[in-house]
Amino acid sequence: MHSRREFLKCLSLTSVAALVSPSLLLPRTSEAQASSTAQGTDAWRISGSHWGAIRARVAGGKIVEVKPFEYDKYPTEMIQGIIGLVYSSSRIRYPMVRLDWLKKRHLSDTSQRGDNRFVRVTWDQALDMFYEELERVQRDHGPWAMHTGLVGWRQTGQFHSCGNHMLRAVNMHGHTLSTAGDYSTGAGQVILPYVLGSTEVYSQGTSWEIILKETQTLVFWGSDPIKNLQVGWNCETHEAYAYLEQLKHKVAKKEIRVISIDPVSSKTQNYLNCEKQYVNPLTDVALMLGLAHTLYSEKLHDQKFLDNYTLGFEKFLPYLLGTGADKTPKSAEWAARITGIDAKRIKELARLLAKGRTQLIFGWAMQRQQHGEQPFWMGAVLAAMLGQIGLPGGGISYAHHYSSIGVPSSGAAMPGAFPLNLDPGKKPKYQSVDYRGYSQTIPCARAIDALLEPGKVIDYNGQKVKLPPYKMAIYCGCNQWHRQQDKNRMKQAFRQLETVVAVDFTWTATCRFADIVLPACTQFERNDIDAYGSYSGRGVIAMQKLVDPLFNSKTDFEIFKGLTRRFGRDKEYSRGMDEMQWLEFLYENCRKENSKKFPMPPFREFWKKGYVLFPAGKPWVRHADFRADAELNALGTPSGFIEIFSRKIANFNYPDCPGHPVWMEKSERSHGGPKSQRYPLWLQSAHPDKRLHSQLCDSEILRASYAIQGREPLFMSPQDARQRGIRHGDLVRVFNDRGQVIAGAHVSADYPPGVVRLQEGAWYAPTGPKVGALDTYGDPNVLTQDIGSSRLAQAVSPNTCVVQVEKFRGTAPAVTAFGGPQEVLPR
Ligand SMILES: Nc1nc2c(c(=O)[nH]1)N[C@H]1C(S)=C(S)[C@@H](COP(=O)(O)OP(=O)(O)OC[C@H]3O[C@@H](n4cnc5c(=O)[nH]c(N)nc54)[C@H](O)[C@@H]3O)O[C@H]1N2
Ligand SMILES: Nc1nc2c(c(=O)[nH]1)N[C@H]1C(S)=C(S)[C@@H](COP(=O)(O)OP(=O)(O)OC[C@H]3O[C@@H](n4cnc5c(=O)[nH]c(N)nc54)[C@H](O)[C@@H]3O)O[C@H]1N2
Ligand SMILES: [Mo]
Repeated sequence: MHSRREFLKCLSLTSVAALVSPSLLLPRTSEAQASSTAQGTDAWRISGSHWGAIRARVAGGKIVEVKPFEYDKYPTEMIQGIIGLVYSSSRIRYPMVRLDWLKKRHLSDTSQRGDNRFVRVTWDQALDMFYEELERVQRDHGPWAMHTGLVGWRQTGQFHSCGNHMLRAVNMHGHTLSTAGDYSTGAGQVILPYVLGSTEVYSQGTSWEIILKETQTLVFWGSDPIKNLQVGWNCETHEAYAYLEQLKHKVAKKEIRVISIDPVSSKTQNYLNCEKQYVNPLTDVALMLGLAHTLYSEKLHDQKFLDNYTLGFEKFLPYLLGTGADKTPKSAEWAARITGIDAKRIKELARLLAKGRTQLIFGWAMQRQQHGEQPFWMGAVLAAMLGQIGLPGGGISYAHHYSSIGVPSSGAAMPGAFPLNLDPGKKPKYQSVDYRGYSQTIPCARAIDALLEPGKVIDYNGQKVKLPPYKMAIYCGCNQWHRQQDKNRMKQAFRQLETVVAVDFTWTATCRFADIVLPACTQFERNDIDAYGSYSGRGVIAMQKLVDPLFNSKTDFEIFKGLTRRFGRDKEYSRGMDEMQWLEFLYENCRKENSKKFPMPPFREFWKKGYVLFPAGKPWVRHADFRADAELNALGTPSGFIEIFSRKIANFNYPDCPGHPVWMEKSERSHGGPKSQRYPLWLQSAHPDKRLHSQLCDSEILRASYAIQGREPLFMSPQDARQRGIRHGDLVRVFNDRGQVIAGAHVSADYPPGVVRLQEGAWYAPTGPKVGALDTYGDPNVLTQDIGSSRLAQAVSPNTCVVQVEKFRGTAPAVTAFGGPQEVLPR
């Protein structure tokens, strides 16, 4: 399976000021640049981040101003949250241990977990306890009991990439339970290799330049690039925005028709001023089937393409036409009843897609739902019927909203990362690989099931997985208590854990529900280097330390070196090199690889200047090679063709993922679907506009720009608000059978009736450790359900969720999310 990490490995081998201007989409003028560079350069340093490269001014040992790097013409407002992140009142100041755990260690009362009472300890005490737990678990249980949670959106920097530090140290000690898949594209990355031969989601896409030139109809299907391109996996360049700006002009001049199919008016729709096509939430597959049915009945489909490049259309056709078992033609009229779109409009849309050059661009929220495999599979079938896959400006893309995909790759090698594995020939201290019959790897989304249903055997992508009731979990560079669904279920599950370690720089809910909490420093308190542009590979950026680690925090490198010292492996861990030696090593390796095609200055020169830029890459068309010669450039599917019907999947015999794409009703759905009588509103938890998941939520200045009465906004339609006597700015209670949260009503005409949004990453803020406790800030994952997408991918399904909303009456409890723990004395 291609993880992001693996992708980046391949890449490296081949190839507090006021908020920024009101709109991030206004390009910075050269005037503004000239005046900002004139402010004196001596105390300015350069750094990189998920939110772009920055220059920061340090005065009196404090970061006092942050501005975008000159090369970034479309900076995000999020960089103005950086100062608030470093100096947040939620920073972890020193190592801390949960009160009852300190007294009774792994025999502690775990129902107290989350009560927020912690005792301050020294680094030596904390690392000793961490190490003693590693020993105990390997000795008394074995590798199945030690879980290192999937590393998430750790801050940028190739050397300090914190997950690698944690994994290398823990791997040196013993084997562990690991995870497969990720939270972003869990369903997509499992289904698409069967259909198109690669995950697609993390692949470079057709260049924007070509789309702008060739495409006549562009469909953003559940994709909001204007919002989501603000962040990137490596240091983000924001170059894609230049193309989106050109697209806006072309829309205005009617040179390209852009249609956005989305239940809400997204930021992209509003920016481009494009056509809005509302669809009932979670019903995209029905819409695609209605379109496909129209194409086929009106003979608008490309039979030649189907014959030459695909497999299994004839097996899908009876289902589409209703001549198969279910006797239901998937006509436009049929689709209209499910999708809430007129049959006439569906037919018009089908004809439009078949006319001229059409590029489909899919987002990922659509596959973060029950049966999330289906929209991506059916999307490929629809694109195959249109016959434009591999043509310039035609076909399908699954990722133009992500990390500037669509900006051509330079082809330069990027610096490698600190190794997460042991060096060749080395073995861990504990070598046992006895997993007692449990699986060594579980789908990441099933981590809570493993605790609540120990030993349960589940289906996963053609295999059987036996879930181990792991005893200890280590989280570093992820926020498990943000990303995972159904918090009340999690609370129950966490009681099964003997020991939880969290390494972070800020007191997230994951820290609150941990036993040992270790303070890392932020990326702005260490030196590092990073790729500039995750896919475009536009250069290498220096991340010059702005200030020393605050309070008692340390770099993850120092923390895990300290841990490995406890079993005599610290020299091997660090290879005897310090931070700057590692940076030079990683940089010089990259320079050597590039030397023939992309000459780079020596390390010292680079470090002083702060960056090196490479020439832009050449425009490129995805799947063009396959189209040119389907035999020579066969896809990675079993047949080498696009598989409309997959024999492999059919043979798995999964009722929730049969051999070709199908529409299936969801366990709950608004707009007349299951449970909508009681909970009539669809809750979508889209990615936040002014955060990266939970990151920056604790940055007070940014939070103040969107919070309502100090709570996370609940976006809702004027109609739904009026019906409930709710006004913009009121506090509301959002609830279903799984939980309840307080939020602040943000009433907006961008939302249609029946649809509400709480952005993911809102900090979990329960009134206490009790299961069912009210959340005082507005975390959507109190309300979402923790079910697998299907037996195939077992991916997360947060977007399959219905709720009810009412005006909050009475005195609202204070928000408990921020400001860290209650420090107590050991008694
Ligand atoms: N309801 C709902 N839930 C979702 C989603 C959704 O759409 N809806 N989306 C899902 C998706 S796509 C994703 S990717 C996940 C994201 O899930 P995560 O990647 O877990 O989310 P982050 O909030 O980015 O958590 C990163 C954590 O690492 C810490 N950290 C950052 N840098 C460092 C470092 O250098 N050292 C250390 N020690 N710690 C560091 C941060 O402070 C933060 O607490 O969420 C998923 N959850
Ligand atoms: N600002 C910002 N950008 C980010 C991130 C962030 O945290 N903040 N996170 C990054 C990460 S890790 C990821 S994985 C990506 C996530 O990328 P996505 O998963 O694509 O992003 P979302 O914002 O959840 O949803 C995109 C659009 O899908 C629509 N949508 C939701 N459900 C449906 C549906 O059933 N049908 C249709 N047609 N549309 C639907 C939403 O209304 C929204 O407009 O974003 C990345 N970019
Ligand atoms: Mo993600």
